[in-house]
Amino acid sequence: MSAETRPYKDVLVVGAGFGGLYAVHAARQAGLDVLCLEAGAGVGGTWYFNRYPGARCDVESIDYSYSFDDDLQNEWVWSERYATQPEILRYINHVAERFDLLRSIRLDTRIVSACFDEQTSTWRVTSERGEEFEARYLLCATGSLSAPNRPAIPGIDDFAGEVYFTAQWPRTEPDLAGRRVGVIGTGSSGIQSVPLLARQADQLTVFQRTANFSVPALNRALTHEDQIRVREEYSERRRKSRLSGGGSPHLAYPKNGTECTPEERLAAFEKGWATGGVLFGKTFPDQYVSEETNRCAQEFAEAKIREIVHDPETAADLIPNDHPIGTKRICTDTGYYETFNRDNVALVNLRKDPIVRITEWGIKTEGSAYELDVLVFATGFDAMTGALNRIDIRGTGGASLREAWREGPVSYLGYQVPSFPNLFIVSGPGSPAVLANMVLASEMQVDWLLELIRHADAQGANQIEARADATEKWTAHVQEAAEETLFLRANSWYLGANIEGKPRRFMLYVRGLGTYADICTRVAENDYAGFEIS
Ligand code: N01
Repeated sequence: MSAETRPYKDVLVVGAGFGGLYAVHAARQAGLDVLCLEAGAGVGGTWYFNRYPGARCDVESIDYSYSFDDDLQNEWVWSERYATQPEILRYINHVAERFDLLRSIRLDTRIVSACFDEQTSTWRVTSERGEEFEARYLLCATGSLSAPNRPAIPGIDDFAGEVYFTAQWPRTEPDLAGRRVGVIGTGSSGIQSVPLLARQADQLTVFQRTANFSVPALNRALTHEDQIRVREEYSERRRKSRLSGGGSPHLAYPKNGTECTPEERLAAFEKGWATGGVLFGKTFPDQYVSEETNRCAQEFAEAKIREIVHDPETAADLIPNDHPIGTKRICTDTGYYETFNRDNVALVNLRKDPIVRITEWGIKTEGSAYELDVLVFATGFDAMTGALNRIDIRGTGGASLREAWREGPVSYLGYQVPSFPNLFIVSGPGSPAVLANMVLASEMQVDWLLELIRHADAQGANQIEARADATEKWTAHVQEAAEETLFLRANSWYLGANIEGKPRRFMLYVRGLGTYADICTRVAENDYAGFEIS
């Protein structure tokens, strides 16, 4: 049947964020008939929804951008070292227009179910409005951090004031002038928004359950000279990034922290701190495996917090004491700790004074009461699995993906789950996902998957399915790799620990993008070992 007469597409992409948009472009380039379904009213995925004040990327803009087209790369001008959400969204819209992607994207189309038809080897997906779409391959680019977490705090629906979630911030900016604002949550979203909310609100109260480490971004405008240098270095920068652990070209100190004298270590940490943001977490190669190096990094960061925050009790409350630094993602801020020196800002340490309930007028803690006009939830996401588990996905024999992941997500290379042939995940559990630069990683993954489809098509095969033994082995390998590090010492969302009742399984491949890419290349060279192609 020719593509024109077939009632179905070659590829349905779910999600028009960075990964999904590239999938549309690359699938077209590969000669496939592709349609993308996006829940939002615009493209951008996480960057469409997370438009809270202060939202910015913590990967440098010149790295957190597509590499697939030299002209795009050289013509787009990033104005700052770390781009704001509006600038990233402008970029994404520019890419969608430039490559004419919008004609293959249906917006406002939230998928609620997907079912594999064993007779035709196609996926049939249904939207919230009951529309049906069908394709040979279903490529889920649904995002690692796209299912917002609504916390189970008693009385959450009783509050009579305005309620906002950072992950679903309204398109019309709320006016906070003269208002008493409360923020629950001090992860990256809370830490980025607090300094701006403090400037707008009359009074800001930050409700912190767990302190997080944050490192100043040291953001700055990119100069004309920067722009010239970046263009000269781009291809080399990208090459290094693809080989690196995190998908950006920065190198750790050439020695382990444990091999350095205290003076040398201190100097390296000062340099790491001055580099800014998450890069501090990569000061030494052994920072996530050596308790000693990690403790030194932690003590260094603690001293910085004490230096910045004037009130010693507030500073003590802001210092994390329950996880090695970096085992929860290090936050990147602009003026977060300084904000607690303002007269209109108060920190409530919920470990000392827990929330009893949310009421009509605000928040009642065990020891106090806070009257509020506005409540902001920066309470994170049901990460890695949440977006897919919110869709009823049924594979062969009616197998349910939720059921397959009941004890934690399993996957082969992060791409596929047995019993779900022709369903692929971009940035899925078992891949490096958020531990790497998501833009570069998703380009690499989409290219690899399209090559796999081309390989199957060339054989006249119509089904690709991960083998159970390969999946078991890979899932165990992901876990073992994490066990060699300090990551399992944190109750992080990497482990599913932030969601009540969610099974604990470390969901990310910690050995880095370069290593992961090598493994994928070897699998492909080995005739796609671990996949059943029929
Ligand atoms: O979410 P989080 P996030 N009562 O899960 C608290 C990426 N990101 O949106 O730790 C009280 O980190 C919770 O407390 P606790 C980045 O990868 C990147 O901030 O569970 N508090 C925590 O403090 C990041 O890691 C960027 O005790 C409750 C907070 O809510 C990831 O997204 C910007 C609670 C949630 O923090 C997620 O970050 C933004 C309750 N019942 C996000 N429930 C950049 O690029 C939850 N909390 C810079």
